[in-house]
Amino acid sequence: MYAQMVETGVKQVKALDDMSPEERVFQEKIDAEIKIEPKNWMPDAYRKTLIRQVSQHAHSEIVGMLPEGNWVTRAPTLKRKLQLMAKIQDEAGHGLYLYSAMETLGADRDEEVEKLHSGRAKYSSIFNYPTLNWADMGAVGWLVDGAAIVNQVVLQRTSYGPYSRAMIRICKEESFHQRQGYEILLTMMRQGNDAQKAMVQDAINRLWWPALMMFGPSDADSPNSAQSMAWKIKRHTNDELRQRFIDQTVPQLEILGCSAPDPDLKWNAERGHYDFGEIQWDEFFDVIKGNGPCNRERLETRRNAISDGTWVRRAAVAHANKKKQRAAA
Ligand code: BYC
Repeated sequence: MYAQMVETGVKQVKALDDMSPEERVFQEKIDAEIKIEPKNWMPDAYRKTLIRQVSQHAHSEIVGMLPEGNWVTRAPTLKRKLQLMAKIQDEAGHGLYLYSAMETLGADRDEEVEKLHSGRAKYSSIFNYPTLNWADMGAVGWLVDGAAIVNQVVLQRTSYGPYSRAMIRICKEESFHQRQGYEILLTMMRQGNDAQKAMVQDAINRLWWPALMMFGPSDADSPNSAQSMAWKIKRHTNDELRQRFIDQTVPQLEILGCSAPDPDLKWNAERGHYDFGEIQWDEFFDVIKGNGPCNRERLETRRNAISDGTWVRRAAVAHANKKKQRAAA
């Protein structure tokens, strides 16, 4: 397995023979499926890669609240509003677990959040697309959380202990999110009028390809995959997970009675998988460079949230200090 990893990917991975004794012990631990914990020795590059991935993941959860927050006041019923609010609160919680996991690696939360706000840190490309109608809330839950689960279920076995444990809880909540999204769409398709059914198809048409892009560039263009796979930070490649998502999602699409905006999507009995069309990678790279339809709006909303909340944080610190002084007196 390790030898095979050395051969694959865009970047070469160090062979065991080229490693320092510490690196070799570390790699052997990884190969034996022993989790790496915060106080264990780890190569600087392993720490750096994890801080990059876990901080991006945390930012994605927090920015991911914004397209949905847009619909809280317009959810069609009280039940839908409560479900949506619960989902958004879960995402805030996921962000907090992930920022905490990131801090165990020695990263500073304020510094990482500042990188997000200044446009220097990435977050998932999907959240730079607008949510234009109520069916988008269903499609986000079904497709976006559905893609997130496929990626995150395997991250429960990631090699870094705190990240892996955070993922276990996150996955449980994500599966509720996915089901609530699918149920919104099923209700619209089974009980809705023609205009509501058309809204579902429209939401799928707009979010299908961006959901496939969530898995990252194709393996041949993924600079981080080979090393992350060797360190078992990633357990499957971007393309493997994208294919798994498509295979499990197409039957659900058929139950809905909808179609994907991909004329090349068809079952390939020989491969035992669905074939699918070419992803527009120019669009993906444009979005992750900051030029998607909503990148600027999302970052501005985050920056405003921080500055509008300054007085609340100051008041909370002042209150906590007062309490401490009283307790000490
Ligand atoms: N969007 O070498 P690669 C959620 C970047 S949110 C933006 O393959 P890697 C949810 C990548 O960072 C889901 N950027 O990278 C929340 C790298 O750039 P840098 C979030 C992307 O890290 C609320 C470059 O492209 N999930 O669940 O090996 C509501 C080259 O890529 C994207 C996670 O974050 C993208 N889609 O693999 C609902 C999961 N793809 O850093 C749902 C954890 C790639 O070198 N993360 N890039 O400048 C991962 O599993 C991996 O980081 C990825 C990318 C598979 C995303």
